[in-house]
Amino acid sequence: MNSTQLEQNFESKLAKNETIEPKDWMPDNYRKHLIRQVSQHAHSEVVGMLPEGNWITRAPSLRRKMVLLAKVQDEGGHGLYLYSAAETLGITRNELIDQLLTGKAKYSSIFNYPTLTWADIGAIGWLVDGAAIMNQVMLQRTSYGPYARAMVRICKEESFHQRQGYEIMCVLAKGTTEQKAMAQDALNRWWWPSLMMFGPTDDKSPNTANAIKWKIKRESNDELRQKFVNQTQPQAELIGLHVPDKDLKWNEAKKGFDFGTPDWDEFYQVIAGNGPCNKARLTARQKAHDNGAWVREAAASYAKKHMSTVAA
Ligand code: BYC
Repeated sequence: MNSTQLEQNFESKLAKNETIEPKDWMPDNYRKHLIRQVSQHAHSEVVGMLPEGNWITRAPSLRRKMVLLAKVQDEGGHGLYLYSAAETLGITRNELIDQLLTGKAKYSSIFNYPTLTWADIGAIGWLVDGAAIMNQVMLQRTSYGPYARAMVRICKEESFHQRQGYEIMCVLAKGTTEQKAMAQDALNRWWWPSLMMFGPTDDKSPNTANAIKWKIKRESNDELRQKFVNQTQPQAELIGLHVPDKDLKWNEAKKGFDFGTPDWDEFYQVIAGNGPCNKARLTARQKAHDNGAWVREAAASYAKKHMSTVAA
């Protein structure tokens, strides 16, 4: 097939909502766009283990500790599926990790905020995983096959994560005055950064046009943010907590909430590397990478030995 036919073939698959698979021809920019998004998503999952990992040894009961351990482990698993999906696009794991550690690749802004109290673990599950699912449900229908399939399992697990976070918040909100205040304080601190997870407003989002054209993203940043606010505000009210936004009010005409503007200067500072925990997060990842060198060497050496036994 000549290049025009290859391109027509690609376009026709997209039009029929068929997935693009690793061995299919795809435009270079589609490949680059996906490597950027899928790898940043993978990095987010792995860096996202850090703020919650901080509370594993301090969870208030054995049950809470077991649930949190399982959740954090799930996030590591998500990172692995997503790194594998990114590798099918022709980039190596080493290159991907190098991009993270050198600051060339981004990861979600949300993980550059500190987890100060136990209620933050509830707020992360409820709000951060809640925002993540809102975005990831549409990614189950993304046009690149390996990414879409990874998202199916990830969404199931994220849904459990969201419920465990909301349950922590429910218990705290029904608890002592101090516990309720702690839950409200966590909501106050995590609300706006959670809204920023969806990315800049559509008119300031350089990647959205191609993402929608190529059916990588099925909904825009603003559409998903609106859905998240509509879903989350009633959950807060139900347990007696209040979303920290004086402009939040129901708009009957649009059947959704009007809401205030996140501090976009803060968002751009955080994604430029200047958030409260950016340096600590990358230092922790670098340390884990260095400490894991012997494991990678042992695995590679075992694989080599195994291959030579099979060949013999
Ligand atoms: N943080 O043109 P835009 C999880 C960047 S982890 C940092 O709108 P796009 C979890 C963006 O990359 C879930 N950077 O971009 C884990 C771009 O810069 P570059 C994480 C952001 O790609 C552990 C520039 O800003 N989810 O669930 O169309 C524990 C312009 O943006 C952010 C995913 O990764 C941000 N928030 O849309 C708990 C989902 N927003 O790359 C939970 C997959 C924007 O051009 N990703 N930027 O230098 C996506 O859906 C999209 O990439 C985004 C951004 C909606 C995030």
